[in-house]
Amino acid sequence: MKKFNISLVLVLVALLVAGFGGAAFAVAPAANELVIADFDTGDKPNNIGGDFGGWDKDPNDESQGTQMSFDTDDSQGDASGYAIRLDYDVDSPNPAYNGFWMKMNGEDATAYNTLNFFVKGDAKLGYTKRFKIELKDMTNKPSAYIVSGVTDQWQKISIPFEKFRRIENWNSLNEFVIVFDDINSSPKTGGILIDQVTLSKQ
Ligand SMILES: [Ca+2]
Ligand SMILES: [Ca+2]
Repeated sequence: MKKFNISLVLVLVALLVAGFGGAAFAVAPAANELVIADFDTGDKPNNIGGDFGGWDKDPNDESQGTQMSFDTDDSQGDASGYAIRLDYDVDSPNPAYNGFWMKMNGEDATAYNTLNFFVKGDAKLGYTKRFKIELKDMTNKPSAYIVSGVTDQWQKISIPFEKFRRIENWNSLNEFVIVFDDINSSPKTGGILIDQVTLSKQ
């Protein structure tokens, strides 16, 4: 009986060590990644206190626009999480562009070198495989990057900072923007989900 207890203790110790080892391994990458927005509260602001929302080139033109909402289809598979849903329409007799903006609140990005987010198209509604994103520092000059290859499954997009050529001051970022325009967006109406916007050191 005594022997049985000792081996049980050994098994428990082994499990504890394995548990701690696993926890340490899981925590390590987080130090190299700053979550800007996981949208998991289903509300504003983002994880660093920044506001966000949909924008329209011309709010008076009702034939175009982006409607932002929260969607329970979380990119990380979190049953209580959310993603951002963008229902866009650039099908208009007028020049059309619209999308999503999110404040970076002057975040110092100098410890990082990559912008990441998850994207997924809405299979039912249809979706563009291509759209533009912009990153801005406090000078507000937009640095554009074209995201392509969107599918109806979640995928992680990682963009090295070097691609954002017009960012002068990485120590103070102002805004992350998604642009749907009538050149890159095909079809001209559809639904795109965005989640887990982060900065990381690769
Ligand atoms: Ca999320
Ligand atoms: Ca329209």
